[in-house]
Amino acid sequence: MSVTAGSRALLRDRAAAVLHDNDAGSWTKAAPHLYPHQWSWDSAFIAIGWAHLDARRAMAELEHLFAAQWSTGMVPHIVFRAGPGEPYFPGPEWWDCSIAAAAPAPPVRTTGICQPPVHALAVHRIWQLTPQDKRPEIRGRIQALYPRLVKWHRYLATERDPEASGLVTVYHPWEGTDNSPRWDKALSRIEVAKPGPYTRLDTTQIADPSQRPTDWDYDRYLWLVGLLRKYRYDDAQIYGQYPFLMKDVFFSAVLVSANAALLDLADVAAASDGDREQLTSWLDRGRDGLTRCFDTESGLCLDYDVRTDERIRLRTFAGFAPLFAQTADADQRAAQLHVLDSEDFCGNPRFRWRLLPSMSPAEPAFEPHNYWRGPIWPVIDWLLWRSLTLAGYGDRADELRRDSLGQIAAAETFAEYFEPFTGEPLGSTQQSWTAAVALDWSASEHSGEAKCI
Ligand code: 9WN
Repeated sequence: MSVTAGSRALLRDRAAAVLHDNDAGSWTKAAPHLYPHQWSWDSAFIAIGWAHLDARRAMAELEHLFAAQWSTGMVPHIVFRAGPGEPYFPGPEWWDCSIAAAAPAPPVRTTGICQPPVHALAVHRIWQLTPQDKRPEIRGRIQALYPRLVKWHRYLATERDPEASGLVTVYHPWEGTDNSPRWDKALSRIEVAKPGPYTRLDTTQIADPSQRPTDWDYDRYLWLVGLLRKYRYDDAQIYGQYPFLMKDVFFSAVLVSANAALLDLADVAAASDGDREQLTSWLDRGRDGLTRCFDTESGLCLDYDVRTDERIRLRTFAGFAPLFAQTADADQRAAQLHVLDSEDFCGNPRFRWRLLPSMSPAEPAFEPHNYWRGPIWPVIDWLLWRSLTLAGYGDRADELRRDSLGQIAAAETFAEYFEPFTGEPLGSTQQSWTAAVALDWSASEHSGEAKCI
């Protein structure tokens, strides 16, 4: 099924309606009911969606998020904003970030971890889409936000990479891809005591709880939060003692493209020479780090367990980190493009759409219904689409865009994720970031747009 111009216009209207429905003024709920607060990387994608409707509103989304930035530079993964009628578990009490010296002062309440830094990509896209008459105002707002973005990237390049490896260390599965099998082994070796009584809300909000992480996962997630609390969210203490420290190649690749986006915006933002030099050095270091993690046998880049000194040998979407980051090695790129469209990923003949699943169907841990263990996440395919476009693979990028729109249109809902064989919508419906990337895709006729400012 292809999406015609008429149905694309309809899809665009429905996507815009989702953002309006989830709009809370100057921030947007990640999803009604299941995710009623402001999530960090969701907000970045959401801002891209808003950029198609209103550049000011798009900037407000990010400005609001960065108002909760920690003094270390960390942008927290959730800023708790919903009222008492819209509970989410675990809420601010569980995190108790007031004990952290770097946390923002009350009444701002956040979690103490972070998510992939898509924000600079959002600002880049906002600027591209800003009409001429709004440019003076938006330029001023970008100039005001830019130092905060650099500070955020500095946090990731230093506190989250004390080894200066170019790779970001994540502290928690909630730093992006929750129950991805990438974390299974590390979680299995952590000794946990039952982390106090708790009641999950997510499994009651989703019709089929098998689409969500298990209680085994939640015990570990909450136990890890308890440890982070114990170390008062202090990066040095965490690095010294904490059991879950993973070099995440996907997160690292997003940082690379975000550094490239900030460099692209440097003139718009009137960036200092010092900032330009720093960004260039983080960019180079990130690309080198990813190039070193490449596994020639599988053609994929591998995550790394800092505590056990082990590479995580699994075929997941994260393995395409060199593509996401546009590293320079031509042999690696050729190998990546080959694996991408092989049976192990997008080219699986049983897949309904030629899209990137979160986990290869060739892996024993693959579960087509379960969250980050197999389903297709539109935002991940959006990042791939952007990267392929920038790398000059416009036709493949365009196919990805058309299949993604086809998948969303056929499902008739802006689902959180999709079953790869059937295209069945899964998880939350009316998910803001899915609507946002659908808006961006519907407006992007063909490749080649992502580069020019
Ligand atoms: C925990 C909001 C978030 C996304 C994450 C996704 C999911 C939360 C949850 O939803 O995580 O942060 O409760 O499962 O995994 O990537 O940002 O959409």
